[in-house]
Amino acid sequence: HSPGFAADQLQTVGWVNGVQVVEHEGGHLPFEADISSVVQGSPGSLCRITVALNNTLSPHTLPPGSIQYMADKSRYPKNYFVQNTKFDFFNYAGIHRPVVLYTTPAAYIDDITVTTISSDSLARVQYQVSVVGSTDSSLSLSLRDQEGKVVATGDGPEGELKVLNPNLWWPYLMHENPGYLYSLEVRMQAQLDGDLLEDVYTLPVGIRTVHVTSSQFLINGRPFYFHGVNKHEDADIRGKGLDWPLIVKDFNLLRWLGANSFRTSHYPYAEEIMDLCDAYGIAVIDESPGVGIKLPESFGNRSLQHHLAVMEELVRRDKNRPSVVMWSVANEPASELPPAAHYFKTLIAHTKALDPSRPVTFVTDANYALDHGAPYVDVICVNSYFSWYHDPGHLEVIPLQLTAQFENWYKTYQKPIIQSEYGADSVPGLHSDPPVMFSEEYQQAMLREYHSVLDKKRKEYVVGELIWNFADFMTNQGTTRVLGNKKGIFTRQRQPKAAAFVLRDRYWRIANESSCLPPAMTSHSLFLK
Ligand code: GCB
Repeated sequence: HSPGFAADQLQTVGWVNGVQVVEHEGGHLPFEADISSVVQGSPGSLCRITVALNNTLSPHTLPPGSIQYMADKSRYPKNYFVQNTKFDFFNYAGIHRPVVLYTTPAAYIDDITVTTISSDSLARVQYQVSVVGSTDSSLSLSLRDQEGKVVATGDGPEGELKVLNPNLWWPYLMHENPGYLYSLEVRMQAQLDGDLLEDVYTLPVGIRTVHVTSSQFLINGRPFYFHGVNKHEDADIRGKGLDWPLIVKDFNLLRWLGANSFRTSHYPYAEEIMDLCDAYGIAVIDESPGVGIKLPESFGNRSLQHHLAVMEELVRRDKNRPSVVMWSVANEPASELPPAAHYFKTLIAHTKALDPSRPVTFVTDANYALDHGAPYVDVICVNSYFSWYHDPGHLEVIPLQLTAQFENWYKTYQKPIIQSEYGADSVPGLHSDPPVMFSEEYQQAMLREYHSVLDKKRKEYVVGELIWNFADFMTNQGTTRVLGNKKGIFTRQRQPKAAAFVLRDRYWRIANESSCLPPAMTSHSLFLK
């Protein structure tokens, strides 16, 4: 290993012309380095960029994992070891997203933060701009609508833009023109050593509010019901790597399905994906890579400090996105362990301090009476797999067990609840009557049982349902995984299984019931019939 490179960490180190310029812990979130001092050649001269990545997971990385050495020489070669994880997706290594080289003037716009407050007739867009490299720069801002008309202007590093009769950012199927984005142009000028420096940055801005009551999730003051999916960054050929045609296909399928939302299970997704959520009006529960936090040592201070830093990076990256309506700090941690209380209290308080404008949650599969993290969340997000991992094959237990699940959580916390995962594996093309596990019919039947309970509870305090999963995806190999996890309603190649049509009928029906969609906007106006 080269200097600075730790053998036991999820880590990246970068060098330019042999000089180390950056070191970063954790995946999925962007980082950068100023390389001006090491790129000294004349324009056009070559320079060498070297990147080393390590996807080794330890109890203190996010996600956590552990390395297990196999000492039995009669069964394993010398120094044989395996990487253990407590999550259910393939731990792809490598660079999955674009790496860009860019330049700035000596003084430049370093960050912009925008929050919006709105009513139907007036919106207030509050902004803060930070500049690096100059202490007396001047800043001017203009906000343009989609026709290019300037609707408000401002100046200085912080302030408020007032927009009369704003076009609000609405989720898909809640309005005939979802995902409305203004553009905020921020222009900086600074004098430095007699030179006039200028920097311009244009930020898409969606005007919307998010509030949570004891039984509702409100977007722009109207009740919002999440009818959506959980996804993965996964496909064959590219694995986890960013693939534009795949992303466009996925968004077309989401629209076909009538999905208005997804959770970035179980890590932050590429910025290109988030851009499309903003533009299409797909509401996002933005999840950190805090998945599989099960070992007691993963609740210690070292892990917590890293998790706080990861939330800082995530909020800094996605804070201005109207599509992000809630942060999820973790998925299915061992929240029944006593140290989870301090861990989640601290983590959630920190996230709220970073961003007071959004609710915060984590996704639980713990027993409602034992969960030490749930007291600190704004929305209870519960995963359950009745008739699959529990009582396999017994679809008839779902109504009773799911009703009890919702009633127990609500009685304990009086907070809105999202069914953040439910699902069944199905091998496409496998048919069975009566429905038997792994057949397409069983997956359909299981969905319908869940839906009968969700239909009662969504009139009360259940504010969403997210199927596990949008598409089949690759996992570690194991006796319960057939070329990966098959709980997709689409195959890994994005072809629909029978369950996709069950969900599609349902999502469009819910959308038509609960919104004021114009009659022309039905599922049949979309290309895939
Ligand atoms: C879960 C996990 C998810 C798994 C899923 C399953 O509870 O959150 O990552 O893939 O169950 O299919 O087992």
